[in-house]
Amino acid sequence: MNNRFSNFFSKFNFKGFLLFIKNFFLNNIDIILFLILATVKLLNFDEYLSPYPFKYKLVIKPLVASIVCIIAISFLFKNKARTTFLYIFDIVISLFIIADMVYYRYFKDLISIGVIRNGVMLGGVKSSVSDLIKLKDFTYLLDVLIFIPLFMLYKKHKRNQLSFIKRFALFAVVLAVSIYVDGYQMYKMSIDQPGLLTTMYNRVYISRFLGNLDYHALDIYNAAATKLKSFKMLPNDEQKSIQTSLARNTNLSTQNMAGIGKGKNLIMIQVEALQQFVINAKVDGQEITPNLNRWVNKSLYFDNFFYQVAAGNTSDAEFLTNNSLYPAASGAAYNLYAGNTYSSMAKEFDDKNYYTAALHGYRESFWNRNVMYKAEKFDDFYGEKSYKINETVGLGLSDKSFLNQAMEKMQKFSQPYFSFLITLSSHYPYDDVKGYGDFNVGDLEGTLTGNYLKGIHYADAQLGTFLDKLEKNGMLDNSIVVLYGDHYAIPKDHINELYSFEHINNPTDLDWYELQKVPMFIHFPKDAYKGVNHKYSGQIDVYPTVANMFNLPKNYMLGNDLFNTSNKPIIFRNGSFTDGTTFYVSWTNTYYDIKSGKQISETKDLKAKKSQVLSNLQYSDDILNHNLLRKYLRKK
Ligand code: GP9
Ligand code: MN
Repeated sequence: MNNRFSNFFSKFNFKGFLLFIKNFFLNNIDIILFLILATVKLLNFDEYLSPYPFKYKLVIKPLVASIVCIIAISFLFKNKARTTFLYIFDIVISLFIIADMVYYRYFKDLISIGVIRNGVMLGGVKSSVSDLIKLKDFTYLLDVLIFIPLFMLYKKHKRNQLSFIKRFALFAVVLAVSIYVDGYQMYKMSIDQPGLLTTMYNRVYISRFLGNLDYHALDIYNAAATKLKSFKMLPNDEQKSIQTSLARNTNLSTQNMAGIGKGKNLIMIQVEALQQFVINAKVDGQEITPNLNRWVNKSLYFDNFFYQVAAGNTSDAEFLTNNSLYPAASGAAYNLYAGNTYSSMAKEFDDKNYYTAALHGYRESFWNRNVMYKAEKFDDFYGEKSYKINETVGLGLSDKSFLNQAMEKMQKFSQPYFSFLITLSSHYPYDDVKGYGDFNVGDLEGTLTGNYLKGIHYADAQLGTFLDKLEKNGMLDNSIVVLYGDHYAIPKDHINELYSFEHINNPTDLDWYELQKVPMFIHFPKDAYKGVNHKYSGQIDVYPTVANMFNLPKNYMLGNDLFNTSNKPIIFRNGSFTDGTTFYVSWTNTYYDIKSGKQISETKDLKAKKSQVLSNLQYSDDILNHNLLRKYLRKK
C-alpha cells in the first residue's frame, strides 16, 4: 500500500499542480472575489430579514445559483470587461440590499418595480428618509471602496485570454447548471406556495427563501411580462365593445335609489374571512354572529352575494369593490397594475370634494396597498404605523383596538367622507383562540371550523360595538354603511367540516359554490329600506350600486347597479358564472339548475351566456393590460 502511495506522489507533479492553482487564482480573482462577496452580503441580508434563528441552508442553493448566473454572463466578456462587469454587479447587489433595507425598516417589505414606478418610496413616512438610513447600511459598499485599487491594478494584470468560443461554451454550461438549480428551487416554492411567484404578495418570503437577487429578478420579470401584454394593439371594434360594456350603468331604464346618498358619508367595511354561512347560524345553541345578525335586520341585506376574488385574495376583494373590474387573470392586480389609472370609488368621491381614507391595521405595503391606494387616489391611508399596537389578535392589531382607533380618526374627518375599513383578526388559520376569547363551539372544538367560529364571533363582537357606537354618537344619521366579507373562510381542504356543519350529504360543485357567498348589507339612516334582497350579486356590483346612490359617474364599471338591473350573470375569475337560475361550473364544464340542484345540459342561450362571460373577463384583462382607463379618462 505504502509504495503505491509513494509511486503516486513521486509521479505527481506537485509543483505543476501548485503552479496551475496559482495561475487559475490569478486569472480569476475577479470571479472568486465576486462569488465570495456577493454570497456573504446576500446571506447577511437574508439573516436580517429572518425573524428567527437564520438557517443559511434554507437559502444557500438558490442564492449561490443566482450569483453563478451572473458569473456565467460575465464569461461572455473579455477579461478586462469581465472584471468591470462583475465590479458593477457587486455595486448593484449592494444598492439593492441598502434600498431594500431602508424600505424594509419602514414598510417591513421590499422595494419593487411598482413601488419605484409609483414613487411610493417612502411616501408618508413620518420620519425622514435620513432617519431610516443607518450608517452601518453602507458596510455593504465597503468592498466596493476597498477593492478600487485592486480593481484598477487587476484590470492591467496580464491574463491569458480565452477565445470567444471557449468563453461562450463556459457561459452556456455554467448558465444552464445555475438556471437548473435556481429554477428547481423556484419550482419547489411555486408548489409549496401556490400563486406566490405570480402574485408576489409576500415579497419578503421570496427574498428570504430564494435570495434577494432572485426576488428582484422575479419582480422585474413580472413587471416586464405585464408591460409586454400592453404592447399588443387592441382592434378598434374591441375597444368599442369594451367602452360599451363599461358604460352599462349609464342609461338604465330605472333610477331607483338614485342620489339618496347625496352629501352623506359612506362607511365601507370589508370583514376578513366573513363567510355567509355564519349569519343567523348557531353553534351549541348560541348565535355565532349575534351583532351582525342584529345589523342585518336593520339593513338591506343581500343574501345571495358572492365573493369574486382570485389569486389576489383580500386585495382582489378591495379591487373589485373599489373599481368594479375583475381581478387579474393570474397574480394580483394590486401588484401587477398598481401603476394604472383608475376611475376608482375614492377618485370619484374625491372629485365630489369628499375626504377619502383607507384604514387597515396591518403593514402598509402588504398587498402593495400603499402603492395601490395612491393609484386609487385615496387622500390618506392609515396603515399599521398610524395606530398604537396596544393589542394583537390573530395576524396583527386586534379588531377591537383597530376599530376603536379608527373611530377616533373618523370623528375628526372632514365631512362628507368615504372611509374604507378592512378588518384583520379573523384571519386564517384562526389559531389565536386565546385572543378570540371564550366561545363554546361544542364538538367543533379544536377543528379549523371551530377555531374560525371563535374568530368570527370575536370579530362580530368588535363590529357590533363599532356600529353601535357610530349609531349612538349620531354618525349614522348622515352616513350609509356598506359591510361585506372579503372571501371564503373554510378552504377546500377542510370543506367536509363545513358540509357536515351545514348537514349537506353527497355534496356537488353546486353545493360548494352556493357556500361561496359572503354577507353584504347596506345600512341607511334610521334603518330605512331594511329587508332582504335575494338578487344574485357579487363584489363587482358594489361600486355601481354606490355610484348610483351618491351620483358618482358610472362610465367605467363592469359590475351592475343592484337597484336598477336584474338577472345579470355573476362572473368568477375562473369562468364559472351564475344568474340566479343556472350555475355554470367551469372546472367541470357543467351546468346546474339551482332550484332542483340537478345537472342540466348546455342550451344555445347558456352557450351564448358563457361566451359573453369570457368576453367580460377579456375586457377586464384588456383594460388592465392596456391601462385603457388612463386613455378614456384623458379624453374626457
Ligand atoms: C392582510 C390582510 C389579509 O393585510 O388583509 O390578507 P389575506 O391574507 O386575507 O389576503
Ligand atoms: Mn382576507
